[in-house]
Amino acid sequence: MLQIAKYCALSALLALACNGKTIQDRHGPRKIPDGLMFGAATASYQIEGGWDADGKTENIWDYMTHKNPCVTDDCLNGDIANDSYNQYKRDVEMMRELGLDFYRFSLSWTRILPSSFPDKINEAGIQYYNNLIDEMLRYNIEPMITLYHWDLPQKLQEMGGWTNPHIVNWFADYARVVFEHFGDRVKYWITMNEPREICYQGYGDVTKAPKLNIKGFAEYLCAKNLLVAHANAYHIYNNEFKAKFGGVIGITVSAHWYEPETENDSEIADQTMQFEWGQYLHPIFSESGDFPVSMKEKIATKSAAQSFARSRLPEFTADEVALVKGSSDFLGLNHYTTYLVNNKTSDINSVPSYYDDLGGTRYQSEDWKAAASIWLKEVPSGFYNLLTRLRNLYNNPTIMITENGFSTRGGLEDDDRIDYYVSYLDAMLDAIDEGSNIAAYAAWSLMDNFEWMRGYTERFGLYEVDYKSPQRTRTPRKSAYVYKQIIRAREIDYHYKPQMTGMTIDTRK
Ligand code: PNW
Repeated sequence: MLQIAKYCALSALLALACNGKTIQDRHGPRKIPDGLMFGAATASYQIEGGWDADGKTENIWDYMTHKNPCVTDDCLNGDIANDSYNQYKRDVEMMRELGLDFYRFSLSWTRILPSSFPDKINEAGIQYYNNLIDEMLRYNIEPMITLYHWDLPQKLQEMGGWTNPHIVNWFADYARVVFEHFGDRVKYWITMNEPREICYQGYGDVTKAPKLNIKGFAEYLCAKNLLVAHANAYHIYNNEFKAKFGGVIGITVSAHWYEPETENDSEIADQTMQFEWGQYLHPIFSESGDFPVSMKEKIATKSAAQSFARSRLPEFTADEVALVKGSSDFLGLNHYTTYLVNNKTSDINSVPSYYDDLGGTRYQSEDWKAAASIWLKEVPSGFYNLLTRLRNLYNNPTIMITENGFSTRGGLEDDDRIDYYVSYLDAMLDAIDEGSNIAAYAAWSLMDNFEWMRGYTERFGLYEVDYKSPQRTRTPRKSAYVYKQIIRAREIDYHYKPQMTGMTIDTRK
């Protein structure tokens, strides 16, 4: 009951319908449709540690945190992290405890290719991922691999990283090595995790490595090169590996829902979404391809008014438009939260910059339930709205939810996280009921991990990690028991109260 009341209260706040059509009576348990896969996600730099083990070289996160330790809130880094480089069997045991269908993890480029290039393949790195993959397959857990989750080789960064068009080839070479070594056993591939965070936060701002902060330029160069690099990897898989191995390959974007503050703000809300995630999805999933028209126009107009010789947003050639269009078997979606947006452009933005190009103002309501992360508020109706919008915009693509989750400051009794997961799953099931084609759902995260600039101060795990213990001991939170029950029963029981009396492994796994 509590769930319905909250869902409706939020919807009313956002002036959305809460008329019983999408919001069902939540007394009884709610069935999960057949075929929907459940998993959990992590990323290499956030969990592996072993930063220089067995030949691995520095990536941009190693480099940045070594050079300037207090770039993170707790002055800690991923040198050891969860020690998954050594503790991977325990990680797989946790997947078995939860009964996961799949596990999404990422590969460390410099662990596999210490020189960044395929002239030297690091056997120890290949062995580590083989061990992990084989251990998962032994227990029927499907690997889902992200090729790139933010840990670019430092050497490539020094050559311009994602702003250098040659990265299109560097990434293709890396991708081919990966498909050659793991393609026989891995059927789910994601090229990039969250282009917006890579490009905007890393190149147009200071909130991710390499903190380039070249506003209004570098993030757009990055976006173009990253999309072409993604498409190259997609075509390599399609042309050279798909017939043999039969897997699927796509891209993962992070997408917020932007709710217009009033009716007059719906245009800026649409444009905000076109800038944030349309920038990456439109070139791949729309009929026409290329960057969204409104984005091209806005940046071209601003650039001209600012006396630049050409738009700061680079153009795709016709060949590149064709290469990128359709280059994903599915849409990978990371979704966490919602913002309100209005038309009032503030003068706090630098000129030029992404936010100056876009205009408008974004904020979150004080009434929304807050996580430990400043940007994360619980608004499940936003998830429903986003899924509905994606279904309508891009001709109902197959969507894999590759991340969704809630942060706390730690502790095993995580009722707020449970509440978040249940209400977001509910919203997702509402979208499925209305025709959204959702194939998979992954919780972020299997366990606490290095939360980038926040260090270890914000915790997203279904399992708590004890960073004082040498083994980085993992202990299931209450949410782990609830997630396990949802997966096992294939239904959401709104009244389930777990006894936290020890985790066991499902016989199924
Ligand atoms: C994701 N936002 O990033 C990343 O893929 C993970 O590595 C990360 O640990 C996780 O979410 C939690 O932060 C995000 O601004 C970055 O809404 C930014 C946002 C969301 C997710």
